[in-house]
Amino acid sequence: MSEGFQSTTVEQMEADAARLKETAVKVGIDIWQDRVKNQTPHCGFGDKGICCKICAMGPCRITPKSPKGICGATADTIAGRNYLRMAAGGAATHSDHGRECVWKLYDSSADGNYHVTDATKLLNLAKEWGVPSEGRDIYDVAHEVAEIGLNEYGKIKGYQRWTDRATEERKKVWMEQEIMPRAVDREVVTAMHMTHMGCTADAEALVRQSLRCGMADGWGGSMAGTEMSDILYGTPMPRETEGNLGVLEKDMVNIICHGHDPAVSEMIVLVAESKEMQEYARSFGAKGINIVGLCCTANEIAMRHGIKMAGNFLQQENALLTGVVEAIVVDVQCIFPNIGPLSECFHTKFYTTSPIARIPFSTYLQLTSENAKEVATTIVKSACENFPKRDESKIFNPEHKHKASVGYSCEGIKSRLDTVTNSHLDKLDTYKPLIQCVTSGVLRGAVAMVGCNNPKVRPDYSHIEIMKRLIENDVVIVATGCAAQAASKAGLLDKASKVLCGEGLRRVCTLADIPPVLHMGSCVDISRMMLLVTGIAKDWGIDVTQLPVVGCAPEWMSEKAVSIANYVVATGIDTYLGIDPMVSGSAQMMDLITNGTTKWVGAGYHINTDPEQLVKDILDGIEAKRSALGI
Ligand code: MSK
Repeated sequence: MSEGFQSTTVEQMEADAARLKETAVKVGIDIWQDRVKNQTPHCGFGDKGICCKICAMGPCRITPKSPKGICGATADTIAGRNYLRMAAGGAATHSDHGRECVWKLYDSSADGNYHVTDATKLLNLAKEWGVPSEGRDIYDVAHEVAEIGLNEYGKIKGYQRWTDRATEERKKVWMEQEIMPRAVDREVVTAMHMTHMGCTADAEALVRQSLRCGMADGWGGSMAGTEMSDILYGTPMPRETEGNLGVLEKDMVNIICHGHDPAVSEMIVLVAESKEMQEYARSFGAKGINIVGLCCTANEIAMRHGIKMAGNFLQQENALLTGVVEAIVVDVQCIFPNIGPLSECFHTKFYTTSPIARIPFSTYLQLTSENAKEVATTIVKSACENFPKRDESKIFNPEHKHKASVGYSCEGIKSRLDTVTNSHLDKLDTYKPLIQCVTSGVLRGAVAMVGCNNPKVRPDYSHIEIMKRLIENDVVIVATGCAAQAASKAGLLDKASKVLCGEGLRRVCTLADIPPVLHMGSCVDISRMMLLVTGIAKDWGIDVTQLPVVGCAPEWMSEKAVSIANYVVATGIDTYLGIDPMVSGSAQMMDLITNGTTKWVGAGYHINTDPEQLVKDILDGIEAKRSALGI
């Protein structure tokens, strides 16, 4: 059966997009492809990071004739400050998402809207943090753990307690290099202060704070987001679903959940799956309710409920252009403001739910711990009532979709390894079988594929082509965010896609019953990747920097990606970028983010905007790590 597997190509996806663009023209709305063309050609200063608009004397731009800004800031200073501000923006964003998750745990109760689902994970965390649990009500434990978690954002002394999980070697490096993260809010505020006019001008200090600020995200705010979401909504385990626009159903009420914080989407799923709501949908002529996800919300609800995934960042407008979406409900991050006017061209209702993402032309229903179910019910009901209002002349529903195996948390990966090595199905809690595959050469290594889409490159092409080349070369992939969505659209999360792998990886996929690309979750779940490499390094008995494991963000675009890249590098993982990090106007900055960080923390960036060359560089990097280990 698997021999008949056909990956959906980028060309096929582009053909669907071209047809949907015709609808956009017909209804008179611009989409991102139009807006890219309408932008004036880049002046180049912003791209290179050498435009300073931090104070009102400028903007100052660096040229051979004007090598300094009005205050005397050089290209190195300006590019360094811009870079740190991007990292701080990303760290703030991820971490505030994480904070909301901790608040939901704090607000949880037996009879409230949010509950403890994974009590074992909560009790393990309580033990890790010294919170007594013996004989106590689970919600008393939850509240105490949540209070400690919230304190990590603003505590006046000490370092992020999540870093206790790292290897001794990493902790030593972080202390020696003075990048061990303190309170999350403090690192972001420090970054903003350092980059204010008249403060830090030294590029090296700015890059060090970028690492520290990123660390406060990956080993702080993001890790809190992931852990608390698992406790509240369940730790993901492997399960089957589907991905790409074909998951929208013509005869059902389609509701899209888009954004990042699962507090909203979890409640929509809970309400929509109720018998009462399914019957309500049928009363309007639909066969039922079809919830689908976009971007990282898709990852969150696919992993925990098997909800289908409609696609990634640059697919958000396409999803509405199908004309079959009754409602789109968003929380925070990566939401195009154009969803507002676009939804007005259709019968689609657009709901915003967070004070952090207020968007014109939406109906704003703020969702809180107290009213979550009520708000979700209002939204789902209104979507059902909207079903008969579709305009048949505007409908084009692409058929492409693939099966997708999702939910490979660290616990999920270990559960698959257990089934291979342990016929009694006891929990071995080890990565050793995976390590054996790598040391024996059956697998050459692993790549963490992460990040967004970016119109600077052909959307999804870099993700998909790089992943195909890697699995062909027996490199297993873990993927999050929109990279995972790209894999889903191309069918690389389908177990049948093992036919595209080299012999070694194909054998591993068969034995462990996994696809070659392991879906690990949303952007905040890159914290899972940090725990995965930490666990592997501990089980192997080597440093993280020695592992034949690298990160790759071929189509990144957001500030969050800059923060992520900084904590991935600080954790000791070389990171391959397909989009320029916007500091090329400063030779010193380019040297610092490649060679400088390699000297300090043992890893750095490798940048190549040509996906063909980037994948060659990745494979060479993995082989170099193997040679250094003598394997
Ligand atoms: S959603 S940050 S476009 S991965 Fe997390 Fe995708 Fe990037 Fe947003």
